[in-house]
Amino acid sequence: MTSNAIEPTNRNLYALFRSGFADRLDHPFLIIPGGATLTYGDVETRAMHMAGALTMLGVATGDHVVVQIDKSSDGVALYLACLRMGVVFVTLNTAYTPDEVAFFLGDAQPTVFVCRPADAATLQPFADEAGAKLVTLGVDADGTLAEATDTAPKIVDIVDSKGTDIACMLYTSGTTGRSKGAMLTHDGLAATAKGLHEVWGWQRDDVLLHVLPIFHVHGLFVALHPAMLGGSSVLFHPKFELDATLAALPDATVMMAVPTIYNRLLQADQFTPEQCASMRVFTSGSAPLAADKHEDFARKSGHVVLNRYGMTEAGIITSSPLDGERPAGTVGFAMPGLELRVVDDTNQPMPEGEPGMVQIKGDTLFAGYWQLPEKTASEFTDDGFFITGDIGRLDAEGRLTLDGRSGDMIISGGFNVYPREVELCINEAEGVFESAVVGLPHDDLGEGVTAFVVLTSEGSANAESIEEAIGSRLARFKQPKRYVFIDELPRNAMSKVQKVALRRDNADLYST
Ligand code: MLC
Repeated sequence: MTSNAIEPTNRNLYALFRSGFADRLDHPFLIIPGGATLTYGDVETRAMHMAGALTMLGVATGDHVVVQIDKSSDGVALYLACLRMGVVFVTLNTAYTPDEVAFFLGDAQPTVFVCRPADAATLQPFADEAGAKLVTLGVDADGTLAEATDTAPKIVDIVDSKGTDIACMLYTSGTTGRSKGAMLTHDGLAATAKGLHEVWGWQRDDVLLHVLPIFHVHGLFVALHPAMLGGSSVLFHPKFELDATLAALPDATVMMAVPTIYNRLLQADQFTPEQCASMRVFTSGSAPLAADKHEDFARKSGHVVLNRYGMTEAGIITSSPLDGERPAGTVGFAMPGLELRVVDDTNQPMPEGEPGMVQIKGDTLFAGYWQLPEKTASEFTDDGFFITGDIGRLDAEGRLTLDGRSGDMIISGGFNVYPREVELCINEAEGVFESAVVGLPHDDLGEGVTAFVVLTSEGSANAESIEEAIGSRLARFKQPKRYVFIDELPRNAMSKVQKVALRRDNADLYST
């Protein structure tokens, strides 16, 4: 490994990061475009004070802190403060509506809920109902938590954690539409970070171009963790903006993104080999990058994208090699320490090249779903493999190609959308008899969330009235980009809705 990190005796994930950047406290960590540059020492000091502020709010080791905030350096300090305290960091997509947040607060039972200053009044009743103290954090180091941090005493000790202790909880949805909190341990996250650091050949002088949100696995664990392991610098953009990203490319050596972001870069004339000359590697994940885009990318930028495959419950599962072929459509080899198999319905290995269910076992796996032991057990085979729900095939060298998913989950712009959750909301709208939600090919988003709706009677509802009805209940990215009104849903002899037929017959909806 090229980082300085040495295995600390304390298994707290922060202790591992600390050993990686201990000799680099004066080195730039978060470089905010048009704003401040914070060194590793600056961010650590802020995290120590924030731990002081959280302690004064009554937060203790093992508690949950739920967070729904915009991306900022204080957001990183808050995350690190929670790690240092052994507090479980539960971070939510900023697009979630108050209704959705209310569910997460009730489920996660946090001591403290941190939200954006502008959301405080709306979310206060939900925090009260969940018995959580509400504080705020804004992007300009403002908000009540930021103010408390300014004056709070530093807590310099890092709590002694066991590797099996929970560091973070991230919600993922499922086929039933009910979200589940995936509990991630200090050791599991450390294994992902160390594996990525090694496989992607991280150098201490790498500069990461960071344009992803930090409320998901990709932006937080896949991108930030390996950077911290070696004390590398991060160009920390508040969100993806095309022009700002293009302008930053010459200062960066590593970029991580979802295909939608790469699709947008590909459309820009300024995306050239000259602009990308300092880049060492572009990695892509969270959704499949179309083969034609993979080839366009190589032509336009002079770099072959490195595809990798991951999921919240497992961190990174496979990665294409840093040195070696990275054919379009493939996602590479199992990460170090991870056992991967492709099997049939009876868990028997499929022959080489034949599609089957992808299952994995290894150190990076989650510890289970919060308060759902039966659901957790049902996701594992009797011999301890996690059932990913993805369909793939292995070639002779052990390289994985993904062919699809066994469920009907949609991935829109790198966000997972579960049709059942959307259908349940649409079905409750006035004038709707029933609906079926599918993902259809979408040039920008990969898949566009699309609703096929049967009305109770002609004209009983329309796209606007349905949007109005579901608007406060579902995050915007989950809401259909199009509504198609039909007389009846296609069903088979068993009365099951034929989503395959809907997808097949409407594959061109977004290109016409
Ligand atoms: C934004 N919008 C989306 C959307 N993102 N709609 C569908 N799907 C999406 N992903 C909508 C907004 O609701 C809004 O709608 C309009 O687009 C403009 O909003 P915006 O915020 O300006 O969007 P934009 O900047 O264009 O965002 C696109 C994006 C963003 C691709 C940059 O979605 C993004 O950062 N995606 C990354 C997701 C990610 O990090 N996934 C990692 C999951 S972890 P309206 O109608 O209100 O105008 C994981 C594991 C692993 O999967 O292996 O990585």
